[in-house]
Amino acid sequence: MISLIMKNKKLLVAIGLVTVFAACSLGDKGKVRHVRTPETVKLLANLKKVSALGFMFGHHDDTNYGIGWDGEEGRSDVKSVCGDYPAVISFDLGHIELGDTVSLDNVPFSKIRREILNQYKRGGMSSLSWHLRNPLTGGDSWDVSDTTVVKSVLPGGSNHEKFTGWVSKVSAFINSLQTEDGVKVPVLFRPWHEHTGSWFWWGEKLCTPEEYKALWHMTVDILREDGVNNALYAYSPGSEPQDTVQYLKRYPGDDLVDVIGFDTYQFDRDSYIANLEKSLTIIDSIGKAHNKVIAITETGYEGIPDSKWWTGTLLPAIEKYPIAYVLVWRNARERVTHFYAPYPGQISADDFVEFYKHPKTLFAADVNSLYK
Ligand code: BMA
Repeated sequence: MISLIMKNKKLLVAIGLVTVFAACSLGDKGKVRHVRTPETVKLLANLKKVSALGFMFGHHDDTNYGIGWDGEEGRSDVKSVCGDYPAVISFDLGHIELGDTVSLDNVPFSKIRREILNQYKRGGMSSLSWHLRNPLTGGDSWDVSDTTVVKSVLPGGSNHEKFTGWVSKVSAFINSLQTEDGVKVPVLFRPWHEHTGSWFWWGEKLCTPEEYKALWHMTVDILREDGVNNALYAYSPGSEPQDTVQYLKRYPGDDLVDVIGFDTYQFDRDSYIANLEKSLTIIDSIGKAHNKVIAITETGYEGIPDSKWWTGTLLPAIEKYPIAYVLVWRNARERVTHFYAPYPGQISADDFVEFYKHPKTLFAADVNSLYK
């Protein structure tokens, strides 16, 4: 009797597994989709756990270039200051849609691929944004001269085919992120960011909430149909939403998003702190209700003109929230004052070392591996 029940139970479990597998592995056209690689599943699980330890520090283009250098293997301004690499490094795919070999910030895509592999080997995470061109006007991401661009790329629009081809270039890049052993390296893809402002062609005044959601849905669908099974997805408006309802107004849905965050920068200190608190409260509440990882997907103080900024402003404003990471923007080698992480000799460098030493901040060596 017991063994029969046991067998039946096993059978039920087996049937259950087959059903779940079929449900998530076959798309409308019967194509295999949405089965994530084990490393990608692990990454998501670890992102959910990491906030129990602290939060990861991230820096855009960290190992690509910095102040006074460009393209040197292994170099990082963050490492030069504190001795370790950021736990999160983000990269931008702008101009990959054109078939170019270098990004909009003049980094070869082959170098970006190499750095994503390096970051994977360190056990850290890579995130990808996409400042792509405007498919209707031919201008850049910031060309908001036409309010019908999003509509034009959706099914039935005049730029639909061109646009799906662009997204497939992103798929090809993400699919190409493989180790020598053939392991596909997971990345966090963060498309259509800062859409609650109106400075990008996919921004608030440039499309309706339905069009925005359709854009997101279509993007993820194309990636999945192209076989991208090593991506997680991050949703990151700016700090414009005043409450959870506004934050969720253009949210594409729980099945299409893994990480929820926001981008905000310091101009005036008081309003920056207020924005952080407001937005962190919103994502903390939604993160709990929707079981999503929360993060500050972009932030910083351009030129860091405050020698105590790291421990005097950033840390106290964020440390009580269960974020997985906070990421600062790039140290542009071609724009003198456009940097967000310290470099040796920069006035906030000593304070950054204190920030690094704080038990809650996690760098590459602290996370060790997000894939096990
Ligand atoms: C912006 C600036 C630009 C850059 C773009 C994409 O915030 O840093 O110089 O081209 O991001 O990385």
